[in-house]
Amino acid sequence: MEIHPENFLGIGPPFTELDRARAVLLPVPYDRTATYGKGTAKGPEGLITASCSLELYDEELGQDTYTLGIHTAPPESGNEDLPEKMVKKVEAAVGRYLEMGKLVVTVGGEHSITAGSVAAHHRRHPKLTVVQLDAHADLRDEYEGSKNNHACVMRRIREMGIPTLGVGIRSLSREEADFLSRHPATLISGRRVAQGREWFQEALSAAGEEVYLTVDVDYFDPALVPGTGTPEPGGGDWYTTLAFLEALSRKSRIVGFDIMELSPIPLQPASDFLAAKLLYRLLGYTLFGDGRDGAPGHILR
Ligand SMILES: [Mn+2]
Repeated sequence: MEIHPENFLGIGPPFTELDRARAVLLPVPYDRTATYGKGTAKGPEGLITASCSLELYDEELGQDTYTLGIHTAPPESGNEDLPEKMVKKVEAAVGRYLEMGKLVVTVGGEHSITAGSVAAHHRRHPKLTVVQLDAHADLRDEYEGSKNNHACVMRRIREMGIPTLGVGIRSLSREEADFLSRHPATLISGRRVAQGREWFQEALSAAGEEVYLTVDVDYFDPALVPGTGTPEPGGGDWYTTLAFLEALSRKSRIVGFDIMELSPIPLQPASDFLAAKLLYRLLGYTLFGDGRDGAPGHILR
């Protein structure tokens, strides 16, 4: 098959045609408010490039998920936009694809992008819960003069009246700790995530029927994902995380998701590959739903 390097997985028509695609991947190359390392604006490109080397066959699900159609949209916004404008543009773009009945997957870029995507989903799914995989709480009211800084995204989401569940959190400011004592939410610490699976039940029961999932890749142990703007020691491993996300996709309906804060490191592509494979696996979990029990695969044990 001919490689189309601009598209997720390198696929081309008919699997990329917007009309028939079940999913739309929306790249947002934006890192204007990043505090420590810039570079997440290159995340979408790094993820898409790595994805072109993935197998199209999902060895865990036994499915050729791409045959359901994945349209890679043109990039939305960029560092020329102020954060407020970027969030509005993302909300409008995500809303347009939701209107067309697509599953929308937003790829960043810094975590502030998520506010726009969540707002668009929340309008159509007013009861949704936001499940956040992240090292950081992201609950600051403002940071470096902006309410749309990436360190504030979950605070903005809480202000929309949306219940949230945080997983893998292991970095918190005094201000965030005080906010949480006044406005509690279920938070599963990075330490618990690293120690096993006893937290699955508690986390799953905090997720509602409909879930928007936001993955900040710094959720993962930085030994696994060094390519991110603000790495924190500790955090999630690959198989525990997949087991949780599969359980989440069975318990709740994932109505949309995003993968944020990937900052590719030249000549060290492991982070890009993890992000790309996670995205593809999540598409499978989400699009096949309960039907995957009857999947033809499961060759690997
Ligand atoms: Mn983070």
